[in-house]
Amino acid sequence: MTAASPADDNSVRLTPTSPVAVIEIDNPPVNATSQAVRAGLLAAIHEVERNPQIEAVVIACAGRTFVAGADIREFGQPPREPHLPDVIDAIEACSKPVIAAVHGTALGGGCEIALACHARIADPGASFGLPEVKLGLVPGAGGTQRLPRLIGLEAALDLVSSGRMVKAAEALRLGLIDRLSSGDLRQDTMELARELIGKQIRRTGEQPVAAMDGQNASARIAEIRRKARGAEAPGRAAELVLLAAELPLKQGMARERETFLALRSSEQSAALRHAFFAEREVTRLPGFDAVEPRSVQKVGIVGAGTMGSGIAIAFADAGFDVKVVETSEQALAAGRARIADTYEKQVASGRLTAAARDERSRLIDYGVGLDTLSDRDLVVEAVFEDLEVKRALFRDLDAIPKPGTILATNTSYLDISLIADATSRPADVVGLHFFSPANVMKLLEIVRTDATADDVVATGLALAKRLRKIPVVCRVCDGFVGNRILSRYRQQAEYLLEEGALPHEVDAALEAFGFPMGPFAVSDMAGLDIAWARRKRLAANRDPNERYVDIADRLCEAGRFGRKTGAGWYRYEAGKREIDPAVTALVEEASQRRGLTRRKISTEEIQARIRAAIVNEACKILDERIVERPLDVDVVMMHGYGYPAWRGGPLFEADRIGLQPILAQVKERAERDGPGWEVAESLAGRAASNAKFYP
Ligand code: T1G
Repeated sequence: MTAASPADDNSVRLTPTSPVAVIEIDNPPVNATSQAVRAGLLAAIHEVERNPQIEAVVIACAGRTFVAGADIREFGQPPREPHLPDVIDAIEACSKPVIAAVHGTALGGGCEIALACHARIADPGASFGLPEVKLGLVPGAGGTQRLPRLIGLEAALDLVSSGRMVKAAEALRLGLIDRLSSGDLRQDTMELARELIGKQIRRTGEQPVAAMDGQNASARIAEIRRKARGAEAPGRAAELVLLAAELPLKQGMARERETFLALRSSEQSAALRHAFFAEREVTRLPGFDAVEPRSVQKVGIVGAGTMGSGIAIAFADAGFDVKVVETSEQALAAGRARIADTYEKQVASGRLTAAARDERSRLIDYGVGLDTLSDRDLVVEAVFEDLEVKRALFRDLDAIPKPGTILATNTSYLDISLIADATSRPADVVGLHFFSPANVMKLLEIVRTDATADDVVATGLALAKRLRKIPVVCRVCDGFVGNRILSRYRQQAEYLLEEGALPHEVDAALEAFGFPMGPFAVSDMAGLDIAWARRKRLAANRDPNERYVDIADRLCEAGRFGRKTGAGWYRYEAGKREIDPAVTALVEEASQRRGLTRRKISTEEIQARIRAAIVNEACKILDERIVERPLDVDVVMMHGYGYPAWRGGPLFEADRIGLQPILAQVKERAERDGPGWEVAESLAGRAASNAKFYP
């Protein structure tokens, strides 16, 4: 006989076998603790307590994972009983041993359920984590109070403030779990439950926590806040963890609940929840759900430079057969060394086992010349960023791979339609714009021309899923989505230099905004020469009335390409970035040439003008239908350009701020800065009708 959950939705089933019963949670896709699951779990624990035939109970989950957290979709609504902390308290208070059988990912509320059980056993492939801070929250069902009681304050501070997952082996080492399953998880858990019958119950909430000395605690909190770059939750979560050494469980839980409820209604949490769902929604392009992708297993990479090597690693990491080709043995050897070095570094840092390195390295083959690519399902080029070079390559490639092979370019800016026109099969041509380092960065811009076949676009989306990347489909324009917006706000940053700011002041203002680095520091890291080449390419068509700032050109003419040459916008001594008086002089001289009297420019003005530049260009991208939805822009900016996720992306945030002040800023720039700074139609339209990007 199985007792169904009170909601009779069968998401929690109690099988009252004696002496060890089983509570199974079954709420696809990730066993989130919806209201029905919470009610079912509570009813089952009460039944376990009542039934004298039951002497111990296992909590397990059906499907692919243990509980992966509270149901994020419920957060926008008023909390409904039973609340998860109360359900979890009932689990811990149970007079009979309760053992968690964990597989998949026990995250958030799922990890908290496991923590409140009297013992925990995990499948070796399982992971644990309290990622609430990634949603702008703190754990709200005892995580900040029970985790330190099992693994100590230091380790708990790391896990709760970072939200990172730990694999089962690390969880065992930390003391988060008691045992690893040796084969049949359910069987092993039943066995552990039988062992615990009649024994003293070890309740997590009753375990003592060694305090951390005050100075060390303050230093850790300060470090966590600094790394959070404006996000509030990590610091708040860390403070709660430290309370576990000062307060009894009940009082600590009360403080935790108070903080959780406050953050749940915060702007940052709304933004981070938007970001969470947006990066999943972008994978579903309207009108493409019925389009069958082409089959891809054999991938060719043309060019073994920084990008080509990174792309080859990304595909090998995802289990594809990869063939890297270059024009000469020497260039090929350099690429091969680059790939080997990347894997060696991962093994040395413990991020990759030697066996996995060998397996992935075996997936990568090498060759000279294009002829070896005839058996490929997909060929990705990552050669020199020049239109004629790429057109010539596609002309040569055209006849080599079999019909149906997809020909992809990794270009950052160039017009892919012109590249496709160099072939006899433009329908097979698409842009796969990876971001450097290509094996690390999650964003993948899938750029379709008017000729790109729908199933090629669908294949790009399918590839992104296998590569565990976040895809955004867009159409052709200069710079697609991210680089087009980046160019625009970098231009506004240079205007700020002419009017009175210095590079480090602009960078500091944007780092205070939440970007990991400001535009000038980023430019030095990427290399000034790439954008310089693009400006020279566009020079002939530049509107003579455009307000063009030539400071960057002068830096390039002086051979100052950034970190790689020891100097760019900054000077680099032993890798340390320093303000360079020579650049200050260049900036001041540019102001004179523009006839401007320099003035002190506030952080607020810098941030407002950069945000306005981003939002206005994003609206033009929407107006031109380069992308289909505002969330496409938000996802690109968060995952490719460091726009703070706790702001939700530029358009989500524009809704929250209100478009009027942003429109006012854009109008002022349009008057002052001339061509290219016109107000986007949809921005003016939305502001006038008070319409939102996210109704
Ligand atoms: N709530 C609702 N839906 C969720 C969900 C959740 N917690 N997690 C995933 N989904 C949906 C997701 O939107 C997608 O739906 C589908 O499941 C598959 O997800 C009290 C308050 C578990 C590692 O933050 O990290 O507990 O798009 O595509 O790549 O203290 O999902 O198919 O319609 O990501 O295999 C804490 C969030 C919540 C975990 C699986 N938990 N989820 O990754 O699949 S707060 C989290 C993930 C909390 C407590 C607090 C991942 C995953 P659709 P997917 P995946």
